[in-house]
Amino acid sequence: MLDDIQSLRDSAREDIESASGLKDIHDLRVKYLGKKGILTSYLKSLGSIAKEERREYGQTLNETKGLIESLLNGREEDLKSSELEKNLASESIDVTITGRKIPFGHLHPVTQVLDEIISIFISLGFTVEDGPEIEHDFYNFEALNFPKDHPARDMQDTFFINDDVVLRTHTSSVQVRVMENNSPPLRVIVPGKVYRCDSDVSHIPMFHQLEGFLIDKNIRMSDLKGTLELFIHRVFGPETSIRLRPSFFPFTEPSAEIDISCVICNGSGCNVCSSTGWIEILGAGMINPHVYENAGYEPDMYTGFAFGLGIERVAMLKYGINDIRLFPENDKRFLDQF
Ligand code: FA5
Repeated sequence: MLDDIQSLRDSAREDIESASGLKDIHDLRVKYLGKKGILTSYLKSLGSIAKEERREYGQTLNETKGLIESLLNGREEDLKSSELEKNLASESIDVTITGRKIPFGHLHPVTQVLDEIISIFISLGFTVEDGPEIEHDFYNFEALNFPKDHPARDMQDTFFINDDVVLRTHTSSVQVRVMENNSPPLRVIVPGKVYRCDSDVSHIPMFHQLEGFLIDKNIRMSDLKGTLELFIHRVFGPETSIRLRPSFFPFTEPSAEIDISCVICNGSGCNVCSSTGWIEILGAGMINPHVYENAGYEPDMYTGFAFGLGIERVAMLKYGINDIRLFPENDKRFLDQF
């Protein structure tokens, strides 16, 4: 009988040593130690053993149980650690490999130019004001001396929301709003989006303007010219010349278009400046006394100037871009160049 137990130990040892995975260990545990396992059946048969042999036999069975358990546990540990090593090797990370570069975004070129222009005027003591993009006809036209049915309204292709409400066509709409709530001296810029029913290589339906106005006593056209010259020199360089060409806006009198010497050909003539050597950059003038009246000011008390420029136009000249529609398209290949 003890021989049987010896051969049980040998076969258990052999089985356990040849186990190749944790599943095998589980199955062997069931085979030898489980409820219906081989060793368990030996233990169950203890009662039928002669009394004088039972003690020694029982002890041998318990030792065998302990041996099989420890063989199973040892093999299980070995298999677990070799499995772990195998996993570690297959999932290893090479920490020396360089990382993948995450591309950084940057401000849109129009925003960059707008920020640069705003900071120039802030350095000259101007404050920044804001106004609604959906605007009353009054602030966009009427208060600026465009009476209803005045032909000057044809100058701008307007998106009408209804008879009295429009998408603002220019940032000049904020002039009277600011005047109504503040008394001179005023030195204000208004950057923002404006809308016109317009689209070609130099026009888009939504674009950015920056309005500027200064109101005080004894402000003259020369103050306007000096301010704009300084601004143009900071944006395009001190070699850039400006000239004032007579023009018409209902809300300024006198009015002027401001041209700068062509930044592409330095004034010698090219296709950007239509061989004239000059490029129109903004509209300006001395604020019309009717505007002061509409804002509730004493018209004879103050004088001031106003100007309005298209930001995309400035960005096109600064970066040599020949189609304004590239700005709202937001093609990454275009934007990445700035
Ligand atoms: C005005 O809008 C006046 N409010 C400017 C002004 C302000 C005059 C204060 C006097 C005193 P104008 O319509 O010319 O003016 O537009 C000004 C600039 O906006 C133009 O020089 C041009 O650069 C830009 N602009 C006009 N229409 C478009 C458009 N559809 N797309 C892109 N830029 C435009």
